[in-house]
Amino acid sequence: MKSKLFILSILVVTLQAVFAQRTVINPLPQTISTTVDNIAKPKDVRIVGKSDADIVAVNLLQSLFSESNNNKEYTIYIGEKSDRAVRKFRKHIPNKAEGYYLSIEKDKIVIAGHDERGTYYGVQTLKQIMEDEMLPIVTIKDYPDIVARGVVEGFYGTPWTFDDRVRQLKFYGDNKLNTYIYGPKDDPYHRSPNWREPYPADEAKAIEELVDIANQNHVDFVWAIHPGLDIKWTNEDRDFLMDKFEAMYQLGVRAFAVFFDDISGEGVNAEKQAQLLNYVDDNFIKVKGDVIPLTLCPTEYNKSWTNIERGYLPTLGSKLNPSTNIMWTGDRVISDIDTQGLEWVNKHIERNAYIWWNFPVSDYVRDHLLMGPAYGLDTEANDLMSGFMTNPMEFAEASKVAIYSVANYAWNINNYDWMATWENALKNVMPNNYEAFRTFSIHNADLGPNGHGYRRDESWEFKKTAHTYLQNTKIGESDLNISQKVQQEFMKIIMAARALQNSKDNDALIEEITPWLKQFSLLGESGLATTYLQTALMQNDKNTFDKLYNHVKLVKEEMYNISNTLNQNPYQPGVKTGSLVVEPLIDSLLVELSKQYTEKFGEQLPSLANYTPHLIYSNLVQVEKLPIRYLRKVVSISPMLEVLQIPAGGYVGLELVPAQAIVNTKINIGLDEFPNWAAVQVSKDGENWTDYRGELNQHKDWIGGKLFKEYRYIRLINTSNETQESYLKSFEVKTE
Ligand code: LOG
Repeated sequence: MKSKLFILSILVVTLQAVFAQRTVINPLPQTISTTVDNIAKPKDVRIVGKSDADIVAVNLLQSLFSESNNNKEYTIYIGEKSDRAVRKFRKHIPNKAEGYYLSIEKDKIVIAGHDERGTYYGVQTLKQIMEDEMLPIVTIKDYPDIVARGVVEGFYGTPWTFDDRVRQLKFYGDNKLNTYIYGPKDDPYHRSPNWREPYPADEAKAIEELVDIANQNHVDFVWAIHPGLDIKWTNEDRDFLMDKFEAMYQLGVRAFAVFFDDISGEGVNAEKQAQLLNYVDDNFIKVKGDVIPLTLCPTEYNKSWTNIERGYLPTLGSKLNPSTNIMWTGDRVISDIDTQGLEWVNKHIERNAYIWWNFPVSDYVRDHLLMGPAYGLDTEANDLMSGFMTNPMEFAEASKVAIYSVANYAWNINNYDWMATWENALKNVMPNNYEAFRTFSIHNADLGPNGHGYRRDESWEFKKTAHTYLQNTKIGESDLNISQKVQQEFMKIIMAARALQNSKDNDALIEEITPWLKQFSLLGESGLATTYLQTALMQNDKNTFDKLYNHVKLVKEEMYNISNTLNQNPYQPGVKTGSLVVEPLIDSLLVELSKQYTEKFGEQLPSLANYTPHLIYSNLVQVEKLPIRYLRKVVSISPMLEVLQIPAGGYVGLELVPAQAIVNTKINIGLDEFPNWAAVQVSKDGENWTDYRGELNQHKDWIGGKLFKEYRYIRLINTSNETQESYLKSFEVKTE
């Protein structure tokens, strides 16, 4: 008996693999057992249980089949566990919230949910299986690992549009995500200045419609408020918040969150935050009866910002009502999520953390797209999280690659295979142009240098070849095989850009990424031409080299123009693509080839590689990794979104290389007055400092005028004896 069972289980496992290859079900179900048998899809069916079963599930089911009440040959039984239609099968239903049992047999299908959402998810799985020609004979028992799974629209920058959100909500339903948290930083009615005010009528109506669409996709629409920038701990402000929630309730919202991230001053008070949230919980959430538990995003929302002695997190942990969720981004703002870090925070907050995963959000690297796989998620962390939300890019469609992956992770943690999921996600988002989309995505995954120090792998299939090719070029050798591979990759880039620009698969996506597609195509073109430069040089063909070099120069100019006209946000304007491997390869090749050219022909060439010699000058960890931009003689530090902690003697500034006269300077640290704890200083040697005088203009920018002497260092320093808090909205120096 034992051995028979063993053979049987092997059979089930192997067949599962066959089955899995044919139909991709996302998220991957917890258990699938199947046989080799298939049946033709029934032409019409009888549906039993319609009147008791979840209405959204029934509607979806009816969209998949044509129905005939007389058909006795093929029957679909649908319902929740105590419904008459599926009562017989109830022992098969996993005893887990949102779980379901789905069985496809020769003469019937059974979809039996643990609850309404479970039934709906059963139909969603059936819908994905139906994409095949034939129906497999299969039994699935399935349930999610994490209770709340979804997306927090919580980034800085242009909020998603109504249409974006409609497409998103459907996508969540399709991929069994049950939560959408509405909290775009740049909605003034979510945050300051207007969190106390009701929405204008047209915006209120749009939210009402979105809530309705969320319900049709079994998604909880969570409306978040962000009062911390200017809240006063008074009854008046408490009542403003309650009134706003009531107004949102009237629009249909049945789930709420309060965010206290990225604030300083009065709002940062664990005791008061907990009191407010408990008041809302006791007098609103619990009183309404049809509202799900409250969620808080704390001020110390990642480990690197916590100070347990100061007691912020422990206060929340012990005082906040136990049913309230506490959000957490991990060990840092942008962070992998691992068991160790979760166990650490769970201990302090006395509950399982509700993860706010800052991937693929790109609001701090807005010139990049983050199209790579969603990795860095612990596959053993099943029982340590109460929620898992991804914070996406302001590009809703492009974010779907990561959202699809998070849907899989949060549902079935132990079996999460990030690479396979990434491939499936690309196919799902771009079914007819998957290859091209893959080429684009593999070379648009890293973020470039950034203040958070968070990086992603990029161009991983090309890296080694690129490296060898560059080394060969340096020693004047050529390896036909390697050169061909490099040329093929550049050609693939050019073709992918063209194919996507002409693709009809997903218009909204193409519109979002068009600046990057243009840049990507030119990147490929400059790369391909550079390989021909290399050949010309090997053949001592100066004439061809000169022409090609000029061509590369023109392409590079076009790329520069794209970066200075498209995607002109005030934070990281511009369009970067292939910035980890492909672009550095091309730039290094150009530097090397022009050096060799000079050696051979005794002539200098203009440099084509992008390069700025200026450096960050700061003794603060939060600042030292921030990228610098150099454009039209203005050197600037990439702005920060979060609060900057400046200890006594801490400074932020630039080192100009070489030293030079300064035409003017603009610094904005997000305060109404220029504080008396700060001074702006310049220096020639980094030791002797001179005060640089300036004034605030009407935009609260500190403006310093012309300095005639040449300076190498400029900084803003905290001259007081205490740690101070500010923002870093701009730091720009115009050089001569
Ligand atoms: C913000 C968030 C932003 C993200 C990435 C949280 C909790 N808050 O540093 O709005 O999109 O980081 O820049 C944040 O992550 N602050």
